[in-house]
Amino acid sequence: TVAALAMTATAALAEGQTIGFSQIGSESGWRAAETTLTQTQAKERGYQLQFSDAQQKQENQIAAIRSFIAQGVDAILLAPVVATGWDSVLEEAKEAEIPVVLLDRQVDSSDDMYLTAVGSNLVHEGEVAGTWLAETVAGKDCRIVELQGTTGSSPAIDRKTGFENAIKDHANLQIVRSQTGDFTRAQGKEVMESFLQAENGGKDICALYAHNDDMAVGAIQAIKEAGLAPGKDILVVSIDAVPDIFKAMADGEANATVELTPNMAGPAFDALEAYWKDGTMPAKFIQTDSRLYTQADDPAGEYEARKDLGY
Ligand code: GYE
Repeated sequence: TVAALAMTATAALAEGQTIGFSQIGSESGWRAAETTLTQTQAKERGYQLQFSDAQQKQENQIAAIRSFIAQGVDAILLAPVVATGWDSVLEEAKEAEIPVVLLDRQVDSSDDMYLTAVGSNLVHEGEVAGTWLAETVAGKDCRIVELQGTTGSSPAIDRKTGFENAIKDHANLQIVRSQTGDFTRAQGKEVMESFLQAENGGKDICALYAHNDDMAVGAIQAIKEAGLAPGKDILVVSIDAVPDIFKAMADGEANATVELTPNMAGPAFDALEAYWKDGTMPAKFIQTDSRLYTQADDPAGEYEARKDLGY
């Protein structure tokens, strides 16, 4: 059939393409899964993937992109660690006519500097988390501590804004402490320890909002070591939906998470294939879903369903 022929043609065109992927690092379980899924997708589609791990440093990402340009790759995937400072290198890719697709985080550069961006609505994720907390505490006073993501990253900025939007009309909800934990378990734990110490051993804290699950998992450990019950004495809400947060939810130690798919590469590669085929310009933003999960949503089953997905 014509459709089948068209598909074969697209596959043949995409086959053998070389794609440079500038990844941030491996700060979280979510990011490890995104890396694995990107590698799997590239293999299935017959691409050569040049993978570069920037160890959280923007300068390493800029160097990787310059090296991809020098090699003449067919496309570049970029998960940008922070939002600012990308203009020059994106300009260089544009001049070399190499399409760039942003994954999971946003940049402050103008949107004609890249082909498209795949990601979630990061402000909305924060709103979902904040709305869940407002409904759950139902008018009771609640002193909240917040673990922010990497300073200057779009998810840290937007997830903070979204959560604040959701609670601003609830006078009973108040963020009393807020600090970065850099999206890692280790820093989530460490910063939570300082929050607990500063808040009467944790007795004055009603809820933790963490910008990702990994920081929440670290914080849960700190809460337990302080002799309190996470999920009960201190409510825990975070973002990502990684397997370990479902485990914590199944054990009653975490309360809610907002799902972020680690499969950003699938939509990115689909957009690139359509672009290579006949110049189809994708939308500037390809948005993934943000679903809320609570303890009522079979966390044990969700854990089982995800645990082998590359997390
Ligand atoms: O939520 C977090 C990660 O950029 C949206 O980065 C992503 C975030 C994700 O390290 O776990």
